[in-house]
Amino acid sequence: MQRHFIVFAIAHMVLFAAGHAHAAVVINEIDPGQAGLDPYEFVELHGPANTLLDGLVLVFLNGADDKSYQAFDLDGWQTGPTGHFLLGTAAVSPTPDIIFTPITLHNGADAVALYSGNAADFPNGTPATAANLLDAIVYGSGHADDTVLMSTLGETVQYDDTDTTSISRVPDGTGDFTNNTSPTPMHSGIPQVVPEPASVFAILQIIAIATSTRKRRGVAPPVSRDAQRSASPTNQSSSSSSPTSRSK
Ligand SMILES: [Ca+2]
Ligand SMILES: [Ca+2]
Ligand SMILES: [Ca+2]
Repeated sequence: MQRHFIVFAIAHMVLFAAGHAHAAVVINEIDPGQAGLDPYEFVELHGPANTLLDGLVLVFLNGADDKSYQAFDLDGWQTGPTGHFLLGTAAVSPTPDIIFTPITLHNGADAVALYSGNAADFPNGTPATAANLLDAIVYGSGHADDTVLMSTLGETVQYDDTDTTSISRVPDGTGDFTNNTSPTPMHSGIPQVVPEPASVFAILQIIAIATSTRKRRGVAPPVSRDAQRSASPTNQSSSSSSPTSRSK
């Protein structure tokens, strides 16, 4: 019994070590634009919990010239207990680990790239490169695709941001990017769900069938409020349930 436990423990340790050896830190979410002067810009990274980010640099690339315009050296930082790490403006909640001023992160067509290296390797005006590239996202907000950035960084999709959405990997770390998430700095992204017309139609059909079945079985329909009023002269009118006016 004890030997089985030791074998299990060793196997578990090997799997645990292997998991960390292959685990990667990636760009997990970006929110370049919001209403107004982009007060809540952020870039979220994701990896295993408490992973040191030594030897990594996050670079912002300008699609106008396909060169760098900002670089953040990540030496000395690490991911949090949920594996997230945040760079953003001071107005973002929770407060980012690394803070930059609003209107720093361009709205497109541009790119954010994670490299092995240091900020010193990417002085402003450094051409985008695939060398030492770990992860990248090319994005816009209705802009034409920046095919130079896409091909240089090995990306096949340019994702669109809007004022109310961000671009997130779903699930964290391993999923593809989706551009219909609500911004979730330091939390997992959840795609916004838009009810499909087909589902609404199906629900209406179910209600119609249930109503006709009720009638066929001779079940008395619910007494309407008007009928209740006429049956009981002392009944108080529940006027508080009057529909809210749609006009504003
Ligand atoms: Ca911006
Ligand atoms: Ca946005
Ligand atoms: Ca997130």
